[in-house]
Amino acid sequence: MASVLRLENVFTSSFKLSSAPSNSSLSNPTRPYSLLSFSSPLLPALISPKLHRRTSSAAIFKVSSSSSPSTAICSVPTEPIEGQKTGTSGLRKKVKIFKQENYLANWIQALFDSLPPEDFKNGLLVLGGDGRYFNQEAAQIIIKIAAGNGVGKILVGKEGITSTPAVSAVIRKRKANGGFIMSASHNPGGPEYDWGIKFNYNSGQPAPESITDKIYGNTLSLGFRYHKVMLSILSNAGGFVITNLNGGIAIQISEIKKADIPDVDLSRLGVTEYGNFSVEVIDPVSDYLELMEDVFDFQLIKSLLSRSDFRFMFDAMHAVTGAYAKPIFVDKLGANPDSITNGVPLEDFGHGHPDPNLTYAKDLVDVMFGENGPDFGAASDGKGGVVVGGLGGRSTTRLGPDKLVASGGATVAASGGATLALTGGCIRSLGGTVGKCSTEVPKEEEDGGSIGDDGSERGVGGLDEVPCGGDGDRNMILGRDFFVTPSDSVAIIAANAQAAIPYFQSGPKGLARSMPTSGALDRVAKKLNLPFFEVPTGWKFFGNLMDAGKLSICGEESFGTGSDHIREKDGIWAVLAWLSLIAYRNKDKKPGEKLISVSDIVMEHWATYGRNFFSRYDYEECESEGANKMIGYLRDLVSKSKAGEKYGNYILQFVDDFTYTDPVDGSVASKQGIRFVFTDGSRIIFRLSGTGSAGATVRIYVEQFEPDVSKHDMDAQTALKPLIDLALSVSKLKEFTGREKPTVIT
Ligand code: VG1
Ligand code: CO
Repeated sequence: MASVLRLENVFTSSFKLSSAPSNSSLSNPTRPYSLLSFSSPLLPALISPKLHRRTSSAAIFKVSSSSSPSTAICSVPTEPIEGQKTGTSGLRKKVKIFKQENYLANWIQALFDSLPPEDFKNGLLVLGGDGRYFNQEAAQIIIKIAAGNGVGKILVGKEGITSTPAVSAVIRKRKANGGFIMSASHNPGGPEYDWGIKFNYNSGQPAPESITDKIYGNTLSLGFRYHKVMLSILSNAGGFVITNLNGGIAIQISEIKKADIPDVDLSRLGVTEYGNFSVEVIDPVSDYLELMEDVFDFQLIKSLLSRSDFRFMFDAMHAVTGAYAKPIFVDKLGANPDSITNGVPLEDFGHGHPDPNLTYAKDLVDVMFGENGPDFGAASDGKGGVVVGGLGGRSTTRLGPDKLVASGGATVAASGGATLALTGGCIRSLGGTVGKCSTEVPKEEEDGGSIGDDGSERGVGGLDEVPCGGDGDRNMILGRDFFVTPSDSVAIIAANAQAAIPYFQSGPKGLARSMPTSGALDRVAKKLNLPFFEVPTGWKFFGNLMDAGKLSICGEESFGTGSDHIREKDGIWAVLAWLSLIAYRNKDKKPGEKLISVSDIVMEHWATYGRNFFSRYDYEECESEGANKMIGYLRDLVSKSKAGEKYGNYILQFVDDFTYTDPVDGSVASKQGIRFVFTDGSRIIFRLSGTGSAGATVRIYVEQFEPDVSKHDMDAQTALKPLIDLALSVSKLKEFTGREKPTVIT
């Protein structure tokens, strides 16, 4: 039997349902709510028939205060769900899984059960996302559960859209307690693809493992909460069981707390109040834009973009940065409106893959590597076609409408729907066609469809077959006929930041990279005499260092670059940083004088610091069993290998499974990637992806340092071939995974 409990003293926040503004479509006059049945039209449609049947035991808590009417909070019964462990960046699963009964709701409830109440009760949270499929539905679920758990106010980006970096910026600026990001980032979106959710806390930083582990624990046992105040309701609440008396009262519950409020209209800016809870729909751009204006010298960038001898191109790839590109680049910085391509965010992002690596931005690459290409091109997460980069630096790559030719000898056809990419001198097709190095692509692959390694048909129809998302945190930097690797990009930004970017005018405090990212940044830190940190893969590991004032600029090889202006990697920031560098270097150039180009800047950097050749091979969606066995085999090797052993021409300096101890809070992250480091500084690294939603993705990273300027021109794949061969033989990858070739090479 449902019960009504007076919980004023239990839930520190009270919910009052007030009349919404009468001119609002959200208007929902106060109505009787006590003992609302679950068939209430106000309840989310998400409550499935099964749940309806189970509601006989549901408690509906009427939480009231003496001064105003309150909002009912429903207790929706639920059960633990397996497999909700967050990976490198949030919880990512197929949409179909997230749509299962209570799947998302359980995770959100488990999150609130994991946080100290003072971190959210009556507090302020932010909600944003990349606009991918299921976000609208998910936003309503999150809002109701947040309200049900006592959150005071939620700021939501209009239409639920806010880029990942902008969510971080809003959390910081509005001093929010934290925020949700509805995105599976670089994973494709759509009904057949992925959805994801991430929680960032009050510095704007992705929740560390100490929090995500607790959430995971709570999803399994929904939930063991240590909540002294709950004691007062034990006698009344039939569904509550005392399970543990450790450190307060531990109560196993099996409920999701949802406020009984109508769906919120996210299409209009403004505040809607529901008693003590309110939702404010905000412009997703303004706070972020203001921050960018503080960080960069917009006048300097404007002076570059207004030059007739400098041409700029930004591909927003129909994803979330589309909402930011025009207000920032065109309206504020004076770029030609034509320089923004795919600038309109689409719900399905125009069907593409959201990863702005060298695989998915055909339009931009066509232009950048075409005859008389622009001087600077950039893309952020979203849909694209082929993205060329490749050659890991200076390249003689040319891309015509139908053909791509790499200096390493790779020829890639990119006609029609085919989406082949030249990456570091190698190629892949969008649909998962096996990447090939320095080879001619067979004709049949040009038409989009192809047979994957496992014999499955993939990618037929090319781009149109793969919907996507994209949350604006990644970036790709291109010059004319030139691709800048992300590992070089962060190093070059760091080397030039103090001179070109006002935010860094007193110099960066410290630099950091993820472990597999190349050592180019290390060399800059050394030269500038700056503190330097190497953290595991995933942006969440940078946050503590930033909060402690030890870190300003950092990056990952996976097209992530950023700084402590927020606590996420930031695609638009990286583009503005590069524009600042170029503008600064050319500020005294008279019209007609030759400008210092992107490739000049990179070549000059290599001449000063040496070049770190770098490449990553991805073997996507392998059978988990084989991939895990391979990692097990490598771990075994780690324990047996000794310094001084010969691996081909390389001499082992050390091998380990990377463990990181956070210098700020002492937390330890172990098993973060197996690395073989050789005496000449070359490295081979193996790890499994923590963002995939099916099977296991093996990533191999190889790196080699080259001090000799005369060799800097080399194709990265050529330079790295011996190391790549070594990586394949050391790991017995073919044997364990059955894969002949990688699916992606960057
Ligand atoms: C990948 C990248 C990692 C990045 C993460 C999230 O993780 O390698 O560097 O931080 O994606 O990026 P993994 O575990 O699959 O290798 V995003 O733009 O998808 O939030
Ligand atoms: Co992303």
